[in-house]
Amino acid sequence: MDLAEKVLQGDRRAVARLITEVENSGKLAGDILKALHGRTGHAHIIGVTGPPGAGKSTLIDRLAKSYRLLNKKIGIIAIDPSSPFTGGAILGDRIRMSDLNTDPGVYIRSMGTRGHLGGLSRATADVVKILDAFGMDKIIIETVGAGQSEVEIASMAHTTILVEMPGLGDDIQTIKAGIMEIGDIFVVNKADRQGADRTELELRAMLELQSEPGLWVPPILRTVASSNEGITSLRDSIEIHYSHLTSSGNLDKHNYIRTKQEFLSIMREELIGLVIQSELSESQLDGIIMSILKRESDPHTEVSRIIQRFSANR
Ligand SMILES: Nc1nc2c(ncn2[C@@H]2O[C@H](COP(=O)(O)OP(=O)(O)OP(=O)(O)O)[C@@H](O)[C@H]2O)c(=O)[nH]1
Ligand SMILES: [Mg+2]
Repeated sequence: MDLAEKVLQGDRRAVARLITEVENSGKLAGDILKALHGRTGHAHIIGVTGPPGAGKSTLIDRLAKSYRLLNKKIGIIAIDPSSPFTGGAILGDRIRMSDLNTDPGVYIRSMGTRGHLGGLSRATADVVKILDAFGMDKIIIETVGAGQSEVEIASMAHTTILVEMPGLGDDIQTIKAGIMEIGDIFVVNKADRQGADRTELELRAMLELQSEPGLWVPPILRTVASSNEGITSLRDSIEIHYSHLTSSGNLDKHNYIRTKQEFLSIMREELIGLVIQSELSESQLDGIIMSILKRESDPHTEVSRIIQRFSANR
């Protein structure tokens, strides 16, 4: 039995192996993903993002348990940002999901931001696909809302939850306007701490600035993840958002956009690979870069030349 079949039959070790293939951008991974595609499209993808230490992992842990009470199968992908200063994953295994680890209805994977040839968002999209084919009903992705690839990953989700906490500063500088727009549900976690009122008010003010009539109005919820408060309401809100997405036709739109992005990104990668392989040796590339640097040529001219040669050789 091949790896794809094993994944479809619920073999967890096959899932782990396949994800490792994907992370290494192996040729095998592409072939297996082909075989899995027909069995995807079932999962509800939920993004959880917010500043470091806001309680995202704790919240996801509780949310996953809450979904387990409804017998939903849960995939969790934690993106560990690795700092250029520390040179490694800072978060490591801080994810607090130890007792979920032994639940056969839960699959947890953490991914470092380093070493993905095709980029972290590509790799994450593939892992989502694998967990979807594996039969997970909800796939929760944790990111720290910071860099470009994190925002890209967050936009992969059908439902995006932005997590804040009280007392991060005088105002909500941590959530930037750009990322506010992708929030479908706002959570003030650590509501047991002082300043939750103020954080909520500030969020409300920012949301009113950008709300448009007729559209989904993002709710603001309070939670105390560490003591499991507000988790059922959060789960309910997520489900209401998903129904709204479905009934408004926005789910189809979202899936269309995502599929188009995926298609174009694979196309880009493959085409570049093909052209480079047939037209550009390492030393040729070096020569071109040097001539551009010396201002004897420019990048546009060089790219056109290569594409012309590539087309002529077909
Ligand atoms: N007081 C309080 N502490 C909490 C709450 N939720 C989480 N914590 C604590 O906050 C700390 C950080 O929680 P995490 O869940 O690791 O936060 P995170 O957002 O995943 O952190 P990073 O992944 O490092 O960005 C832990 O010590 C938690 O126990 C809460 O509602 N109230
Ligand atoms: Mg975390």
